Amino acid sequence: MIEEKIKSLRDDLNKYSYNYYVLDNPLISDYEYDTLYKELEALESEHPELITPDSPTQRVGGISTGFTEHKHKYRLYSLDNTYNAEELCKWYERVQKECGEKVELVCELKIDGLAIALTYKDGMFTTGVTRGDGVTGENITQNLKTIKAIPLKLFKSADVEVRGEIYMPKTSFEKLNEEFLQNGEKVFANPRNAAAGSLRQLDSSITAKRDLSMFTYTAIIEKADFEPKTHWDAIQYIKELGFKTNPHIRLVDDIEGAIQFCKDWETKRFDLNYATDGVVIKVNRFDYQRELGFTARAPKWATAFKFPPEEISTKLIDIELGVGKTGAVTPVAVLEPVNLAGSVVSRASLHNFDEIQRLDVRIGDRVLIKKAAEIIPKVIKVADTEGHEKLSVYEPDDICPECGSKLVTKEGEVNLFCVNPSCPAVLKAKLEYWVSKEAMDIDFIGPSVIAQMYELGLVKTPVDFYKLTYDDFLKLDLVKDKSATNMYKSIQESKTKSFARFLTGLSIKMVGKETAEIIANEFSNLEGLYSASKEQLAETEGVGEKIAKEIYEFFHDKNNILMLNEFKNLGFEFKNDNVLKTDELQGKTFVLTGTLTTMTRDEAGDKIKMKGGKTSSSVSKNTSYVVAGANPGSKLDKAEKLGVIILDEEGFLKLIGEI
Ligand code: 3BD
Repeated sequence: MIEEKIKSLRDDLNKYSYNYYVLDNPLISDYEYDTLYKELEALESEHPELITPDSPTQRVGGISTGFTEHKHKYRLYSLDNTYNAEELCKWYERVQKECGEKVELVCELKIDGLAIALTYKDGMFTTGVTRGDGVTGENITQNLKTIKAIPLKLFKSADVEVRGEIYMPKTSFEKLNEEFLQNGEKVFANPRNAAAGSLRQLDSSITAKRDLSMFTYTAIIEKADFEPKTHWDAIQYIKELGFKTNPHIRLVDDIEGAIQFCKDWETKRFDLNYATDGVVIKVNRFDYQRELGFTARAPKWATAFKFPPEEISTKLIDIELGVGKTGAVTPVAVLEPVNLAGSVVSRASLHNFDEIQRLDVRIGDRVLIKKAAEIIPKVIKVADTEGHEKLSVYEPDDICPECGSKLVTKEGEVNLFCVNPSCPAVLKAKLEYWVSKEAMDIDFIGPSVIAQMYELGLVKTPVDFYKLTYDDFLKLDLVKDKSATNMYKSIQESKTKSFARFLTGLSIKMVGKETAEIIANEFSNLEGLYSASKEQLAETEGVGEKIAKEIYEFFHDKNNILMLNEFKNLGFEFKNDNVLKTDELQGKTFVLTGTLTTMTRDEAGDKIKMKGGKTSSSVSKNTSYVVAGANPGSKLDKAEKLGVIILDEEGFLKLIGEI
């Protein structure tokens, strides 16, 4: 009978697919599989009423116009990070204090992919959603259906939500990039980006062509024939349902066992065909997990041990000098391009000339570079001393690479400085700072546009931006009507930005965003600053004598006054942000730590200040609240020790009346 034939083909194909994609154990050749698949396809097209949702032919989705938001039924928590054995022991001590001496742990590799959640009703796949911010994600069901390691129908008729990580095998990533390269397309920086890019396709037939897979690591069981009491048992059950789980998982008696697992995989991970960035360690028993509970953002019963950042050696080709807005000259290492932690690196930071001397780094050396927390990697040391002695010791140039004037040293500063007030590099750096996020935050104008404007003689100081006409923008490369309008508009609109941002943008020595905010608050407008004495400035909290001197001198310099008058004539409003200031948080000091989800720490700080509160960078007994976001670090520990009130993001938003 045709119905039976279709069912048997479907079941066979699903079995072969399961063995191939989940168990990694091919039973038949690709050719045989394709033949059976085509047979099923043909029969189904003759009898569309016999197509079931779990048929392998249902894995090719269509084209969608966009992804819709999906609120998770159960929140997806984050993970706290640990970086060494000591931190792991500390975490385990806290666990033991709560649960008792013997607490078994499960160690699993932390897959560097994309976290997603899958929902199954009566054993059938219904919805697949990205993690998003843990509360809301995007519905990408169509694309997920194309991933063969994701079962369309479970081996048991259960109601479950599982979570896992979607990844692209390293070899498939390399093949894909090769293909892109040949077609002149932009390549992906690493397998994680390739997986993300593939999942974000509106046309799921493209996703279907990408080699994606998934390791499942958690299940929330709503209705099933089994109730696991431990994470280990849950993993076994996840496997029984038909999901792929990572085989490198170990149940250990205590933290020593977990530390050993981390050590083993620190090097072994490079032999795997998928990227991992650490180990996730979880308390095995669910009753203990419940006892430990969660912080605002992460379970207390789990921690992520992060592998140390990757290091690699490469040749130092040259040392270039960069000149910043203060005139400070900083060395940058020019390197033979190498792949570091998934991206190609050709420049690295050398901090300052003292550092070069301390490391005795010479041009031509092989140097060890390391991915730092910042985007630009840094040089750590000379990697290979062979041939080092024959190279000449690096002697910094004492002339500015940009304007040729003699560089000077300054007391108490490690850097050399270019003190030529009209050095193009300094002027350009100041212009760049003016438009930056921290200062006036002007869209559409970046370093390369500024460089061109400067070369064309269109701008020299920030005030010149506001004299540019629409036609001036058309003189720039590739700028046509639309960008010219955008640039003109965003510059003109910035005239109404706050006085604090304006002050920040002026690049007054020692006055960054924070100090600019303080003086904007205290002195309100330009007149206030013109008439402020050095003593008045120095008395302001957060402004010392040195800074006061710089501010005073800036506002009494003839050229600066001329420039400030120009701003005024051009229609600047010097609006104070604080007109709406309230005093609800008067006398309260906040310390912000970790990453927040609905705003940046800076924005949170602004909100606190708007309500009359203060922020500080360190926790003390005078701290009223610590607001802890993701990966909070040591400030949180200190707050706990001192008994300071700790707020999670939600608590903070409640306190300031936003929810
Ligand atoms: C993995 C949280 C818990 C259930 C919370 C303990 C943070 C990504 O292999 N277990 C794993 C892996 C990730 C996990 C949990 N177990 N959470 C886990 C995880 N074996 N990668 N993650 N995640 C998943 C995340 N993702 C994006 C942005 C912020 N956090």
